[in-house]
Amino acid sequence: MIRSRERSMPAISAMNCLVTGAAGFVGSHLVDELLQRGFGVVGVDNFFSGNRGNMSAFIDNPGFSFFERSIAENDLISKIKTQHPSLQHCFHLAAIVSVPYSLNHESETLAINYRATVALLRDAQRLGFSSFVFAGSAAEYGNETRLPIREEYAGNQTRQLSPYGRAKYLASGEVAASAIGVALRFFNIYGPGQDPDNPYSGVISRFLQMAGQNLPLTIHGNGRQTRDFIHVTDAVRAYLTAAGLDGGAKRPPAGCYNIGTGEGTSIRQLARIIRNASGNSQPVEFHPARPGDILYSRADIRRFTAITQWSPQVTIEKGIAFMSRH
Ligand code: UD2
Repeated sequence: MIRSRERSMPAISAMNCLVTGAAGFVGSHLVDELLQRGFGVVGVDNFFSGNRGNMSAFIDNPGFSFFERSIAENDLISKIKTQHPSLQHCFHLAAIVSVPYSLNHESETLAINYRATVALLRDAQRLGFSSFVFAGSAAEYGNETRLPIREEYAGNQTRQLSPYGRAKYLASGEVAASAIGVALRFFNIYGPGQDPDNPYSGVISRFLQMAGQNLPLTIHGNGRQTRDFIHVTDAVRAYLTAAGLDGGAKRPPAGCYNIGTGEGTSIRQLARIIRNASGNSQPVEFHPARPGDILYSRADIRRFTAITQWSPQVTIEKGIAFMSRH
């Protein structure tokens, strides 16, 4: 696992990777892995939802340079590239990440998650970047009932459930249509460093926090709803693969790709796995279903796995066992 692994640091190459959202949960894992593999990284974040603490493992690394900026700033990449001319890969993760926030801030969400993304993409293309990898989302599929969910199920007729989902869908389309763009539609990413105190940060971090305090796990609804939980280290390898930076793994052509495990885990199963791993002895508590929740979600990941050598490595049991020990 990324944060506990001790490896000798390879020589740092020139700063060739730009990561927006570097102070976020996934972005900080991505920066960490790029640095461990010897890539120089320029990080951008405005701390809207990310935080400095997430960057503590690498903030002093000589291979890392940080810009506290908004991605909505005009010509952001051009300005950064004057200081770091060797940049050639952009990983664009910065976004308004809260679905409920997006419901109350529709125009801001479209400006940041859609229009600023397109502006960054155009900037990267004009400046000769070789790849632009975008953090898309399963939210682009709205309330899709055909399982497993295939990339072509999201179309202009799809009704996303939030401005967050709509903006991600629109941005993914532009990214995928560009020569250098890969949009990765992530299902439910989990792993160390996800903030459990944020009510929107995902059921796994919340359950682990409750289990750690020997509190009952709270299941919304009957617990038979399913999600495709993907460990952050698998998500990070998908980013590297998408940019052609994962050793021998084949780089995919421009397009949209689902990233998940292809497996659905019910919230009941999840509660059982977490109670077993943590020794939590409290019976689970059932609460009313969360309004607007989708029932079932599971990715068809064959488009990405058929082209690249990427495949998910961390089972939900393994991922949880590791997190409950740390
Ligand atoms: C939400 C967000 C998504 C992303 C994700 C974080 C929406 C529509 N989507 O999706 O954008 O931020 O979270 O991974 O808001 N649950 C419980 N007990 C709890 C917490 C959650 O039973 O204490 C249930 C919840 O009702 C849902 C399932 O667990 O059915 C998964 O919830 P989640 O918030 O982790 O993820 P998801 O896919 O609903």
